[in-house]
Amino acid sequence: MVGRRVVAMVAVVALVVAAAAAVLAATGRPASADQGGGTRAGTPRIIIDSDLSLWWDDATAIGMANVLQQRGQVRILGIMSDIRNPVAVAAIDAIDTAYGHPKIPLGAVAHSAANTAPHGYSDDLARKLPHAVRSSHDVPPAVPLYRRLLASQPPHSVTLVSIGSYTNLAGLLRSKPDQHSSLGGRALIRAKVKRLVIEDGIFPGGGPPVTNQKLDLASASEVVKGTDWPTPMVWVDGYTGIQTKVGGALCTTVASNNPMRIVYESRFGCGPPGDGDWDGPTTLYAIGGKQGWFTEVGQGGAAYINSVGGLSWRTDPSRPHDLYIRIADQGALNQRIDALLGAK
Ligand SMILES: [Ca+2]
Repeated sequence: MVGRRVVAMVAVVALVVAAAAAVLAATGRPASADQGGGTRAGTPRIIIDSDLSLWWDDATAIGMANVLQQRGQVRILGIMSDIRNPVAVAAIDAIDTAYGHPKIPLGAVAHSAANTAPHGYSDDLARKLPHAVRSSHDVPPAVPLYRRLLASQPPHSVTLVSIGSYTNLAGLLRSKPDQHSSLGGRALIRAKVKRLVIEDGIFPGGGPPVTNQKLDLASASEVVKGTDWPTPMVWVDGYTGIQTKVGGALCTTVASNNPMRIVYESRFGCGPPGDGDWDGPTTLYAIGGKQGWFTEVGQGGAAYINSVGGLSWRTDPSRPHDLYIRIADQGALNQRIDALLGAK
């Protein structure tokens, strides 16, 4: 399983790399223009929507977000499981609890009890660490929780971090007014969400569906199709994770009950990671912006999804704020993620 994802990703990237290089030459910005970051008016607020279960980079993302919350650099409003593994929320709760955040609201995708998604380190986390949430039966469905969380937030303040299937996001788009808000889903998103950061696609050239869009193609199409998602979208595509190989030192830097060590040890023993990490960079960008590690490109375009789920980048003047990112400094990015993963 480990090799399959990167082999597929590399094969697709090889197909489109020439076209990508040409477009990057036209649209890319030099890394030297990517420094600075500036100050923010307030602590970023995020909701993470994750298929944590089998692929370790969801754990990277949620672990790093917890560390950054400890440091006052982000506020995690909630975390949604978007695949039908009923243990996933127990594992997420175990991570949150290990970092001192047992109260982070969790939601589960509809019909989680169907238990149709493959399990992985989720079960190791739930078995080895304390947690109060035992299964998806103990948490609300994701869509009503999204609505409750968003309704109480300031206007245009929440960044949604999509690192799994699009099922919950499509459900939120379709949602009707309820006791939490008189707004329908689309209007509620427009009112409360600052932007949606998504891990998916091969930009700009496109390719066959590789990862997240395959989990629920109908919902992916609903979120992307027509490019009328009501907020800016930032995409973190397949290029971003290939060389983001992190976590290899955890067996020597943290205790055996550290949740990140449990995940990486479960997948890779104590050896080097067998594949890259996509959700980690996505979450770092969603929280801190481009900082010194990322470059923002693709301005004037938007993601397009074809009938089989392939995502490409097309010129679209109607969406002036959509972007995708590139890595400006891979070594510094990997060091940053490793430092956060290894935080005590
Ligand atoms: Ca994921």
